[in-house]
Amino acid sequence: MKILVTGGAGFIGSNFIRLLLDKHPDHEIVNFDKLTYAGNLDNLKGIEADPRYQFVHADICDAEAVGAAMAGIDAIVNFAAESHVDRSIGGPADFIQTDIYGTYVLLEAARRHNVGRYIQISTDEVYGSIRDGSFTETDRLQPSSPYSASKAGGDMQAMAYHTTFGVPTIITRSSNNFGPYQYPEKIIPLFITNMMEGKKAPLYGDGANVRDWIYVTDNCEAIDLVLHDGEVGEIYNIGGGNECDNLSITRLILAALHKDEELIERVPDRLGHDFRYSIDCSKVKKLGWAPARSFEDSLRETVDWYVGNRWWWEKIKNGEFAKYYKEQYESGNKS
Ligand code: NAD
Ligand code: TDX
Repeated sequence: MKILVTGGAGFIGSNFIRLLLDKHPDHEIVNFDKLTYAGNLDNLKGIEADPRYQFVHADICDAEAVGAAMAGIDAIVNFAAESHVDRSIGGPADFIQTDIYGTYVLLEAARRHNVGRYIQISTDEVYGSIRDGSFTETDRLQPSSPYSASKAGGDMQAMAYHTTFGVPTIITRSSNNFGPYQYPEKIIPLFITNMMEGKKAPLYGDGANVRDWIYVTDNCEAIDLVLHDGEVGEIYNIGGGNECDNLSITRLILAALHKDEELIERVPDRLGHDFRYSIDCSKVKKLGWAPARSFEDSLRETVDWYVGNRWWWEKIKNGEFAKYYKEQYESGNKS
């Protein structure tokens, strides 16, 4: 099977490529990535020389480049996206372009080339916030941020391309991922690396917002299962079943690093901040998936990974990210 993985130089995409190459000796991967600020070929160190792996540096919004990469492709797995909520609040345009228009370009390519499977990687954020209970796949979409609205737009197109043109689309909606190679703008790697540097961890609002956490390889295993055995036209929620509020996560990271609470800095809340995400995952479990990792162990391992891999994140934090973060402070978004 030859798979076009878009956004494979990002956090989840690179973990997914490693998993596919390890698990399926007969699979070939074309990693198609624009290398935005979040795309990083360091995430794929050690596999560049694998004859089953090929990298294409291009934009999913470029129909010609996508068409050129489609030769012999059996399946598309679309991870490519602008993925950070705070950036979408600062400037939604790139989100609309990549997450909506780029998804359309890929669906058109899937249609023209009659691919056997098109997997759209989506998020629990498209359902919006829920105080009690959990969302199932048939619940209506109520996205709150420009990011989640753009992801919902991608989902809607994937569904429409299945209904109208018979493109074999499947959507996965996962909860918050964490693990190695996550860009240090998301709460877990940001807080770990800030604390390691003796800097403050900027906790939004009262820290009571709840997310459901999934270790990245558990999500990748579920995506692999859905890619091979999922039912076309369906949507699968993928959650770790580890709901935790932000203050508690912050305290777990402080404890793992043997630091104290002085490093917590209370900052104004995110605009439109969703209070809680929660998804019902019985559908993907019926397909034969269950998370393999415990939250506490994998969080500790993740902390150890950032402790042991300063080479990976220090250059990110000293480069573009430092500039972005400074601008956020100057504009008052994080002060
Ligand atoms: P990421 O920001 O780490 O990586 C995104 C990747 O997409 C980067 O390599 C980037 O260069 C690439 N990219 C962006 N725009 C592109 C374009 N126009 N053309 C080609 N490549 C482009 O993101 P992530 O955290 O790995 O998330 C991957 C996917 O999973 C996204 O679709 C995201 O919405 C979804 N998701 C993420 C989470 C999470 O917790 N991180 C949870 C649920 C769903
Ligand atoms: O500095 C911070 N301080 C803080 O309190 C940051 C970056 C976040 N937070 C809070 C906001 C959220 O309640 O932590 C929680 C998690 O925030 P993020 O790491 O930005 O993730 P979230 O907004 O939940 O979105 C993530 O999960 C779903 C990913 O970024 C999305 O790509 C994915 O779809």
